[in-house]
Amino acid sequence: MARTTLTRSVLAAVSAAALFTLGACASDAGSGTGGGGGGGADDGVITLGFSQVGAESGWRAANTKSIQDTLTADNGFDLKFSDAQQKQENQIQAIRSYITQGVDVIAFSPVVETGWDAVLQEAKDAGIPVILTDRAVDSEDESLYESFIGSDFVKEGQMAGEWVVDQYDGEGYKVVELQGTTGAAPAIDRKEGFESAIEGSDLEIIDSQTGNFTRAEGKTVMEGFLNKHDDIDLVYAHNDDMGLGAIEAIEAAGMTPGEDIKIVTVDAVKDGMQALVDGKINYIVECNPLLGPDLAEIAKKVVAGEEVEKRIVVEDQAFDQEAAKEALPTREY
Ligand code: GZL
Ligand code: ZN
Repeated sequence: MARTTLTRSVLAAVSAAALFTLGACASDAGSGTGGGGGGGADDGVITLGFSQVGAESGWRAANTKSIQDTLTADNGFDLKFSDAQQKQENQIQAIRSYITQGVDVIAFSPVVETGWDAVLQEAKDAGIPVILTDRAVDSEDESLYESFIGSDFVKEGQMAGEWVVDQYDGEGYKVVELQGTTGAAPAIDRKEGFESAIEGSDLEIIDSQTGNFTRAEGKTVMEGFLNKHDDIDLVYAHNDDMGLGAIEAIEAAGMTPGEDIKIVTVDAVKDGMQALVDGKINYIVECNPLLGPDLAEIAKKVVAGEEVEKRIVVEDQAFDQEAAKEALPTREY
């Protein structure tokens, strides 16, 4: 009970401060980073428009849940949420509709890195601040967004590669790679990180193709790899879901995943961690999807006109089979 009262009184204070701040920034028009079109929480409620990539993976479902569970009315938000089915044009359309509606803040996870400058400039011209979550954009102009909250995907790729070198260097391993969505920051960076980590080892990536972060496409691409190569030792999949698809393809080919062909993935969602406990996956680098609380905190600061860090890096850990057995019972996602 005490917490709720505290939250409300903090909220009252915040919205009063927001009103005061807004009053100030409204007088010096064009500050550009004010509360934005919707009067910026003038009613003590922050109207936030969120454009989500899609519903392509277990990670995405956990990320969506975290955002929807945190940006609630009780927490001072009116959340408008859209699912872009992994299409950039749908995200751009959603952002434009939020601008038209005059929301207080826009937040989104960009499906790919490029092609955002125009619509982000439109949001800036409308005085609506933008927050990036999960994935990055390649915009040179950092004034187009207030903050980017997400993991360091290059580091995730390096962590996966370092473990593989540590375990298997010297055995002439042939590796196939299931890439994430073409052009997406996690796909570009996880590839870069893994390649940098295996440099100088005798591991060789003999094939690499996108499975678009989905289980179905991961399975199809792995079937293709198995038809093309008879010497695959290890699969590096940019997310658990594609790794789980690869397991199905490897088993259908009469081989034992985790033994005949090792599998290393990124995310550490429940289904992936279960496969790790079962020995079908050998190592998973976590990518924490629970970005709701950080987004809520940054949005409140932005609307209150407070300074926010441009880049908030979410810390990740990694799991081998022993660690997964320990962690699985209490995993939130
Ligand atoms: C990573 C996120 C990726 C996940 C995938 O932060 O963008 O997208 O690794 C998801 O599971 O589809
Ligand atoms: Zn408002």
